[in-house]
Amino acid sequence: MTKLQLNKNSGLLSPDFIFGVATSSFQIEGDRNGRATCIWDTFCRQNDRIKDASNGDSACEHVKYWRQDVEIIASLGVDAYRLSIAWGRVMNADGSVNQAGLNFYSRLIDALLERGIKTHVTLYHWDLPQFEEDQGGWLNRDTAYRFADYAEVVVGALGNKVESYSTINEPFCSAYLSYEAGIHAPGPYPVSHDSGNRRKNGRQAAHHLLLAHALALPRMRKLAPASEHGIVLNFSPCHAASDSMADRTAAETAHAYHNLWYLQPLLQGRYPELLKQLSDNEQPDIEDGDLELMQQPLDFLGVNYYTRTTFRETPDGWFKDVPAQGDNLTTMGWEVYPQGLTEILTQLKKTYPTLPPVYITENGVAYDDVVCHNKINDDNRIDFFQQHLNAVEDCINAGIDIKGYYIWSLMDNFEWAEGYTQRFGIVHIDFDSGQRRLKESAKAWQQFLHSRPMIKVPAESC
Ligand code: GCO
Repeated sequence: MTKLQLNKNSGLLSPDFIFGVATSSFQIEGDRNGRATCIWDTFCRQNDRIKDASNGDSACEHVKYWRQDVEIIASLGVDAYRLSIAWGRVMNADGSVNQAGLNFYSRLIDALLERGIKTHVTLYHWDLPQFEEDQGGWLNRDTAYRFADYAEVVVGALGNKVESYSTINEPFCSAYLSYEAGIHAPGPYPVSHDSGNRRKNGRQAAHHLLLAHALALPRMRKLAPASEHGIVLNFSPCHAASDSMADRTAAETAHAYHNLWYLQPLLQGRYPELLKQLSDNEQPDIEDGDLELMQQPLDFLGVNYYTRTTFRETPDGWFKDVPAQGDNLTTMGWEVYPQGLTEILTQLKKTYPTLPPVYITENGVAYDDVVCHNKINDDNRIDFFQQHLNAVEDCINAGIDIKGYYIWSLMDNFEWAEGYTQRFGIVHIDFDSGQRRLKESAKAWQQFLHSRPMIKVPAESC
């Protein structure tokens, strides 16, 4: 079996470095009746939105099998589990609290704590309740205020027993992919719902997501002063399709539009200069004080990393991504490009010397897994992890403060517009029977994690 290894002086073996596995609510939970309808339920019911015409009604049936899942997590030897809370499992449309939903998460976190596993809780991983969307969703400024109320309910109940809280996961996806590109829920708005300007919608959603973060964070900090508080952003280095000046400019524009747009307001209280190049009716509405508020102190920045992206210019001076090519592609069509992690983090650190400590909150890969004699031989996935662990080590050696690494994902799950066609898990799910099986990659992680030097045990006082 292929092994995962690090040299014994690696920064990833320092006593405080956290290894974890990650999931998100809509992708695994099932139990459709235990929560309010969300935008992904609605989206899944529209024609031709999801590759295999599936939905999240059952997913991995995690609500049913959560005890078994906790045992699996514990068996891996990880330090932490990153999960997200479904807003609509905790809040009802009338603003009251769904206590049963809140209890579910509370019990789950207690069971993890009993096994010595810390939790990283993300409050928003894209499953906006439909009752919020019906009021305009992330295009409506009020949604940001309601997010802060919801955050207060969750953090008020879970408090300091959660090690770290993230407000929002990947606002790029919830803004750009959703309201602008329209390939994620809620999808493109009919023209009657707005001015019909998709770029404006994307920017406006982004602004309200960042505002939601900014409004919630101080309230969360007050309720859980011992926990860490931050946000999770996704980054992809933007490369030019050719050496031409125009393509290089396109890649720079894409970098500002897709990467910096979400980080710069948080660290410097302003959007990239690119904002000024947008026409008046493409710019988001920003109220006085919004950008100052966005500079909330961050205990950490969560970074999700999967691949790089290549861009070329378009005739109107904008950018378009070029699909990845070559032999080294995953079933998502993404290029395996571990050096991109080191590249983007060193670039960000150079641009923003005040970059907070980083957790890699997601990194992983989808491949076609075959079950053969009850075994899933995914050496290719083990190689992927090895290469990315090496990249994390390179980042640490380059002076970036990285505090942890989370595998995406604990288990195969609902991969958004790709439905169940993409398997990202280290645990295989049989979506008919619900059966869980450790892939060889999970066993490689087990071996690696259990053989770490036992410096984590606090020394006995004498
Ligand atoms: C993401 C999401 C995950 C995806 C993963 C693979 O943050 O994009 O957090 O939900 O499943 O990234 O696409």
